[in-house]
Amino acid sequence: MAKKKVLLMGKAHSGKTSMRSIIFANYLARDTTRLSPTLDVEHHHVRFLGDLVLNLWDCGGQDAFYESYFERDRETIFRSVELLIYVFDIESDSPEKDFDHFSGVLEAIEENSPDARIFILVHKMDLVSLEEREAIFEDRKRVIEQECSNFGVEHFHIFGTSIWDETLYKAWSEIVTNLIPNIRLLESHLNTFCKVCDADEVVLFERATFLVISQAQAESSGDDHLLTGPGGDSKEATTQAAFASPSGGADGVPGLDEAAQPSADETNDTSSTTGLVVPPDDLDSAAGPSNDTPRHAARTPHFDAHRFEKISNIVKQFKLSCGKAQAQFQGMEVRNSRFSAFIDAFTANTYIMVIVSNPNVHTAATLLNIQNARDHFERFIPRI
Ligand SMILES: Nc1nc2c(ncn2[C@@H]2O[C@H](COP(=O)(O)OP(=O)(O)OP(=O)(O)O)[C@@H](O)[C@H]2O)c(=O)[nH]1
Ligand SMILES: [Mg+2]
Repeated sequence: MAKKKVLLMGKAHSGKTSMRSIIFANYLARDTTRLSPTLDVEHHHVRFLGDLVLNLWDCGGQDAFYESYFERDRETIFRSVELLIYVFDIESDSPEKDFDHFSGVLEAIEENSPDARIFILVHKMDLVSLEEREAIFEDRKRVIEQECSNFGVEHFHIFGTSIWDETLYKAWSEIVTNLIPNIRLLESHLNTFCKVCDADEVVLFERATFLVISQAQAESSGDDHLLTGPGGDSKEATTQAAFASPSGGADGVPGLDEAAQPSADETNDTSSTTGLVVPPDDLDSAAGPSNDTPRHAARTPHFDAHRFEKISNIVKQFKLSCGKAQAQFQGMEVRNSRFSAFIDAFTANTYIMVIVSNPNVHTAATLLNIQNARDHFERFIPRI
């Protein structure tokens, strides 16, 4: 089990405890108005992906506490830090003082934990009007970058966040994925799975927090947009090709390990635009294509760069509502004329979402592929 010390710092009332409670303690945004100021340091151990324990130090932001953080407790606070998350309140009435604290924190971190990764959140962005939001954020970002450079801090990430929208999920997803080893390996397996399912997108969410930990997208070939839509002349056989065999694999792992192998001819058919042709080296083996070159609908274009985090936010709230009604959220399927979206409990510590716009890929094929991929992915989702 790996424990990682995470320091959460920033001025009083900037929103530190609010974001921690929403991400890790199942609060809704509106519940945070009832939070009291944090006195001194609150320690919380939160589990992520099963075995990764984040040791969160939520440091109360009142001036009196900073005196002891910087003097008496300096080493205790700033030693062995893996992640520093510093929160600025965009509506602060004393920005100069915020920067006094910030520079003190940078100095103490450089001295005690020079390898700590640093994330800076410019928070409560919802309080800035939409028209001005980007300009004000960029302006604040410049000042922060200048301050970091004054202290020789070169590697850091800055996010604009709010508890009232998906930006909070976006920032925290990036923060925690930084702590996951072998994330590239997981991504490459997810890419292959996306191809096998002929999915447009596949996203992995951490089970407890619903933070996005990995995602894969189909490469969109120009041809996609020329292909047939629903009701086109695609062949039924293409759907069958997406199935992974439900029979047991060589090592007892059904599905991906023991899926229908493409014939030599089929394997060479790299001109297919459907993603069903799976190179034999990808995965241990995978579902192969039919003899017919399949055709499918245009991939649904991406309307929104923040869609995954919005989904995190919405589905997590729905999951919490299910809990309140004494029901347990298992998954959901949403379908319209352009695509089907499947969200399902996946491995012990994740949920998966698969988006499919190809009307010839039957629901059963996608569900079976998800089911058959579970054991395979259990091996690649790190247990830390
Ligand atoms: N508008 C807005 N309000 C927020 C946001 N995040 C938190 N708040 C509010 O800010 C107030 C203070 O939040 P806390 O989380 O207690 O602040 P804190 O940084 O932990 O404060 P200390 O514990 O005193 O250091 C609460 O009323 C929250 O509802 C945000 O993104 N937007
Ligand atoms: Mg607090």
